[in-house]
Amino acid sequence: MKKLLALTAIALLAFSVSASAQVDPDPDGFGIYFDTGANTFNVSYPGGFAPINVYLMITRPSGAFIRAWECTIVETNNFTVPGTWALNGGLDVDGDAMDFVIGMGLTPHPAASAIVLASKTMYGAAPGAGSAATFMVKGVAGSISFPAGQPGYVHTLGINTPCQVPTGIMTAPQACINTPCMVVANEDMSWSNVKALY
Ligand SMILES: [Ca+2]
Repeated sequence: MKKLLALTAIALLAFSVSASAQVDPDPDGFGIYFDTGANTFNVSYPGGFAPINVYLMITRPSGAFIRAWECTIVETNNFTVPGTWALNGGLDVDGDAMDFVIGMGLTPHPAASAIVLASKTMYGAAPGAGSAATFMVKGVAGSISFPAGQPGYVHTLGINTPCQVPTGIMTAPQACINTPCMVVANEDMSWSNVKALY
């Protein structure tokens, strides 16, 4: 009986792991990914001007809507066409191209496991290090809404929800092309456990 119970528990665990391919299983994540499911953060790129899409996303918001959001993207990028970030709705009230302070107005994003906030498409001629990029998401410097320096969003007016990043470290790249990002030692570890290591 004990074995049956154990197997049931293991089966449930395996199901929950396989059903959740998202990199960051924690609530209120802010990150950059190479797919709209927020599953891929570290990819190789073949060159030859193949298009590659990059997505800025909030994952697993704890509120019902994204009514406003803000973050800074720090990027290194030697692609032939490095692309320009385009908002998936909303208005940027900040003049800096890499600082995003966005109001969604009357069309907030409804909550979902993965929400695209902005995206761009890049093209590189060269393979390997000739088409490499790293992306880091962090808080907007001097933010009044998030004075502790996180990226974040508003789901209910008057409530500012700070977010964490997939790696748990806002001062290092969290998504990478043709250059290694932070390696997770054990895929079976929960990301919370991994974060606890730092
Ligand atoms: Ca801006």
